[in-house]
Amino acid sequence: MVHLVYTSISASVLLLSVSVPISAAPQATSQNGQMATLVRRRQGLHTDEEWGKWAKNQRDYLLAKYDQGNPYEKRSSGTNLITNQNADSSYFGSLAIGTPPKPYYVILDTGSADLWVAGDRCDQGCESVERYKSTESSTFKNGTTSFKIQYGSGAAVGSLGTDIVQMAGFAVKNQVFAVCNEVSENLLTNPVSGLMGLAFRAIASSKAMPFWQTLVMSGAWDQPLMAFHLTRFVDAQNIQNEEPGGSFSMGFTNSSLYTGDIDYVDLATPQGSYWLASIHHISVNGNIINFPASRTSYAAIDTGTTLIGGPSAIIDQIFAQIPGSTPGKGDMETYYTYPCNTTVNITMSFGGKQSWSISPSDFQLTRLSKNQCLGAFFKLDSQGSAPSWIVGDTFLKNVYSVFRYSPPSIGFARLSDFALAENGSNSPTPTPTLGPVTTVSASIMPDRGGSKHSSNGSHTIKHHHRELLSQATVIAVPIFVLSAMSFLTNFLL
Ligand SMILES: *[C@@H]1O[C@H](CO)[C@@H](O)[C@H](O)[C@H]1NC(C)=O
Ligand SMILES: *[C@@H]1O[C@H](CO)[C@@H](O)[C@H](O)[C@H]1NC(C)=O
Ligand SMILES: *[C@@H]1O[C@H](CO)[C@@H](O)[C@H](O)[C@H]1NC(C)=O
Ligand SMILES: *[C@@H]1O[C@H](CO)[C@@H](O)[C@H](O)[C@H]1NC(C)=O
Ligand SMILES: *[C@@H]1O[C@H](CO)[C@@H](O)[C@H](O)[C@H]1NC(C)=O
Ligand SMILES: CC(=O)N[C@H]1CO[C@H](CO)[C@@H](O)[C@@H]1O
Repeated sequence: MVHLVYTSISASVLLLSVSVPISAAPQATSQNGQMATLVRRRQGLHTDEEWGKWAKNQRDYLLAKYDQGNPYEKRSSGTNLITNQNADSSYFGSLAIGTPPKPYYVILDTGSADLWVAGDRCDQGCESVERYKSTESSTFKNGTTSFKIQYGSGAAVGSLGTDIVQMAGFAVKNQVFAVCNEVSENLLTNPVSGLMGLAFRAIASSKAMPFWQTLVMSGAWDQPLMAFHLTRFVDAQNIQNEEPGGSFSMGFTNSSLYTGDIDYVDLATPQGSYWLASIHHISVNGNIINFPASRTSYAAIDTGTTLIGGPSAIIDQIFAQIPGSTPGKGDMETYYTYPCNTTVNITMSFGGKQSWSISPSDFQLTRLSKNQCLGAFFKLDSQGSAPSWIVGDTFLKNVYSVFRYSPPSIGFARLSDFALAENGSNSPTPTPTLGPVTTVSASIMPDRGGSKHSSNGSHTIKHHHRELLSQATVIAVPIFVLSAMSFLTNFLL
């Protein structure tokens, strides 16, 4: 889901339910002045410039660390098996919070950067889901700072706190997250309790360092990247509400899930915010629509959004290539319908070596009548700092996708036959069960141990490192230990 960072942005979040795909169509929303309430950090003394310097130091440190190999730290990687909910509407994984750790399902969302879960006092929008009870965790600390995040489809409201958070064999102590007591209807579908943002801190409403970013910056991962394989069930028969969703991996790419090279393109903006790639062109049944090299081509690559949204003018051009297509009316206003007997082959290019096809089954969002189908591209006229395009699962199901922190880039590769065979095949969905976690080593942030990498940054910046360190400490749990305990196969999958 792309989260609304500044005011007056219309964005999209589409968690379409199978039966009524239209009801959750994106709505323009306006939240004037909302940032003021979102962003109350306890130590809010850092300017953007300081953050910029800090981020640069982090990058340089990380580059040095990964380039030179690191003699004193154990790095690791992990996999989280995910679940495909409601025919490719959303994809969720599991994490555990607290002491003792309790598992929760969360949407894995590369389009936002906050972690939040429903709290036990949540009586709106989360009645039926598993809720976090802060009183039952001995490691919870209440930050007493209020939190609100606004997505295109609704908001989650609560307060910030810290606790130990674990996922895929990694644990981050003192992870800042929000315990929410009010969640817009339709944001959470049972059994999902919350959302794990996997974009960059720069767009976090909480201003907290995201879980993944703490891990990558501390060098906990074998490689500074994360990757997704998302399954397709939209065209399968007799599907369940929950089906196997593929996998999310941290710190490595799983070579049995893709073939050929990973085609990387630089992030459209080198300082990460969203995972932004620049669209170079789109082809529709062989007809090419070129894009200007400008902000209007920026696309958030977003696992948390179901469909693909883009500027009206280009969506019109796309459907102009599809004979018999007509703009939707009423609830379907931002969509197009087209004749179901048309096979639509759309490819997208992000300026890399290859362009990537979207399967006609993904393009065909649903059949409205015998001859009339609904297309998966919709009009999204974003404003302010929101990306012009949101490229969601409609696209991502067709590729192995890699979100690389350093060098900052997004990569796509062809799915392997093995990965493709997971489409539409009914097999059990992953279930989280708790296993023991061995906390092996505390991670090292720039000022500690790694003095040979110490930067020439100002005292302020160094101080800042420590502040962050105290906020979030990483514990890398070596995978071999975990495998031995069946941890991976049970809890984290
Ligand atoms: C944290 O403290 C605030 C203010 O006292 C309270 O409203 C909130 O419910 C607490 N959060 C949790 C998760 O206990
Ligand atoms: C890589 O993917 C294959 C196929 O899903 C799986 O069997 C294997 O366990 C994965 N490897 C890791 C390290 O997760
Ligand atoms: C889709 O179009 C692309 C580019 O025109 C082409 O290379 C590809 O083979 C087509 N795929 C299918 C399934 O027709
Ligand atoms: C598709 O169906 C329509 C009737 O709904 C028909 O007029 C048209 O010829 C068909 N097109 C193809 C390519 O079969
Ligand atoms: C740090 O400062 C020293 C001495 O002023 C200088 O030689 C060195 O190049 C600087 N390093 C960086 C990374 O700027
Ligand atoms: C729609 C789609 O791509 N389905 C694929 C799912 O996997 C099977 C088995 O590999 C393929 O034959 C289908 O094409």
